[in-house]
Amino acid sequence: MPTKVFTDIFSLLYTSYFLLQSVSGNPVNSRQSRHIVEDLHFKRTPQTAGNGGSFFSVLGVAGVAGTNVHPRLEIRQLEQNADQWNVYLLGLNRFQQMNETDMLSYYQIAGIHGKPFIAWDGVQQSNDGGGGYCTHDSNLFLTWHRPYLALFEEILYINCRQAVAEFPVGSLKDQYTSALATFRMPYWDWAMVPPAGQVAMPSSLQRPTVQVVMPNGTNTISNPLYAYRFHPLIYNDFYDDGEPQFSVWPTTVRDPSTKQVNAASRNDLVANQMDQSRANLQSRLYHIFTMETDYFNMSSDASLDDSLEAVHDTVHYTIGSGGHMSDIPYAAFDPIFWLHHTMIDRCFAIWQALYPNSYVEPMAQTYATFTTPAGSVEDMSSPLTPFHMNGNGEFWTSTLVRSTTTFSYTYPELQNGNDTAALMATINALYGSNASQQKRQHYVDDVYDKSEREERDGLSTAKPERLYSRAISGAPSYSSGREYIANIKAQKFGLDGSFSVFVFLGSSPTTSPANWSGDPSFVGLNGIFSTTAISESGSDIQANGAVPLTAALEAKLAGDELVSLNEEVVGPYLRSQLNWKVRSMDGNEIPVDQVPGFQVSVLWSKVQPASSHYEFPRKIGGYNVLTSATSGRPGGFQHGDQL
Ligand SMILES: [Cu+2]
Repeated sequence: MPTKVFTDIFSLLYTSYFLLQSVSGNPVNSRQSRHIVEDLHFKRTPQTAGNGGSFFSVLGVAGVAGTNVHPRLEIRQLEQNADQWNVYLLGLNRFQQMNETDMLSYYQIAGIHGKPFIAWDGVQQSNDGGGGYCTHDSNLFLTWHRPYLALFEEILYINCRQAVAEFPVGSLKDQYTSALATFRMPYWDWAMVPPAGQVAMPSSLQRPTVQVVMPNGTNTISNPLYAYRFHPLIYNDFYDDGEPQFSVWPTTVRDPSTKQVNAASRNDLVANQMDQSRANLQSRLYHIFTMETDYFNMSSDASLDDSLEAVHDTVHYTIGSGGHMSDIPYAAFDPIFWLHHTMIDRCFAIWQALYPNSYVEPMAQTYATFTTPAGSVEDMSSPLTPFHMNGNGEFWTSTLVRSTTTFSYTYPELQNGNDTAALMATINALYGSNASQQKRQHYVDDVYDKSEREERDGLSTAKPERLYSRAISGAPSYSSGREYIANIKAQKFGLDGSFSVFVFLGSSPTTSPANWSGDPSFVGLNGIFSTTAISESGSDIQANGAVPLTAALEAKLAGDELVSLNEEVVGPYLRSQLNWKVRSMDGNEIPVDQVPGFQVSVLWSKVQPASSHYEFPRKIGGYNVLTSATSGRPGGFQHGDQL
């Protein structure tokens, strides 16, 4: 065994715990590995809590790396820093190797979200509770995931530090130590215009193996971003009559080739789907940032229009395509879950900076979680279970996680302080109608913001148009003063698992469902994130989402297929040209009349276009239903219907 050099007492205690555990051979059915918790956090929770024991304090990297705030970077930007990238991969690999009996293992932290539906850190199931702890279709969707991600980042960071500690004293170790100092876990921006020549899904997520530098030199290891390998796969944790395949697959899979044990991930198909829906995802984010000014409306599937949760559902559906990511109780085991949810948390944080006065309002929960019965009213003081903020067993609440700096992280876009105009310019550059990778690169290099601010303040005569040369985009310009959205609702658990609604402008494709998103008439899709697990399905909960139509209609206007985007012109046009189809998780078409609670409505509003790069378009008045576009059509909104 190589001699280990410990950087601090945490590493020492942590590693001795592993040694201890491997000798004692703990049974694989408990989350009671408490002593590691005390070891890790004895410095800050030295007291013994009530209920006969101390609880794990979720403090994020603030608990292990100090209170300096550093940005979580886009995964492709992190990859450009070779040292941080290596530390990240080593740490994540190590995290995934942790014994599954350990409460702080990758396995058990992923298991908080859904399966195996057992208590974590002593937080017991409530009488009418069910499923996992995660909140969906809820006002707590965004705030619950924030301490969840902080917990993941905290344990990841500890593993990164231990990986660095194993290097012998020398310049390499010094490099990794300084890389670690500012390391935060990355997000994957699936909506941005990808770098030239690249697809939307980074290759780092698609390759089965990866090269890393270890103390003994460069080695090829299983890529910890490609899959999590169960060790062991615990049949009883995962078995469900509704979807037995999850108790068979030895690793997490994406768009699996089969439900049998030998299933292969088909990342190439996932990447292709992501490319085809990326522009519409960009358009959805732009809409949310610019037009959704109320927290409730912005945040969850429970609101009647588009939301960050609905966008998030669509990405879950597309990545999973029948694998772990598209099934709520299993999703968090796929390492891509953490990159995806960090992106959602980033969008949440950006939105908070734009609209700081709107936040969680009380709401009756649409369905039960492990600790809250359906119908219970939750608000910003509700405990975000099972995430304790201290050893006494007090929980984090939405109020307490309002700022990301509480957990010692931020995002690149939010480092300019309170300059809202600069933030709006950044959002326009990243997701607006003229978004391009070139502008993103300027932004990343901090050139874009600077030139924008100089221009605004009259300090520079540089024409920002020079940054606009490559417009490969998805968001509308709103130059015609209108916004149109195909609003989609359906029962969340109405079908056998997740499903997706594909929207077309032009004739419906006659190809197989796998090729729908490649059809020239394809506009976008909205995924409904669900499960076939018997334990969670069955309730008639409405989920709402949307496919924005404005950019596609603006293209039709530019191509002279439409004379204007006024509603009296667009109504009849959509009536003949707007089409929708539903695809199951297994890739089969489902007739819309067999989808419970299904409805497509077209909403429109007047919009005042932005007059400069550091302003947003503004919605004028509320949404109107364009009944003429859908009435009399299967699943379409009819006169007299309720949204
Ligand atoms: Cu999710």
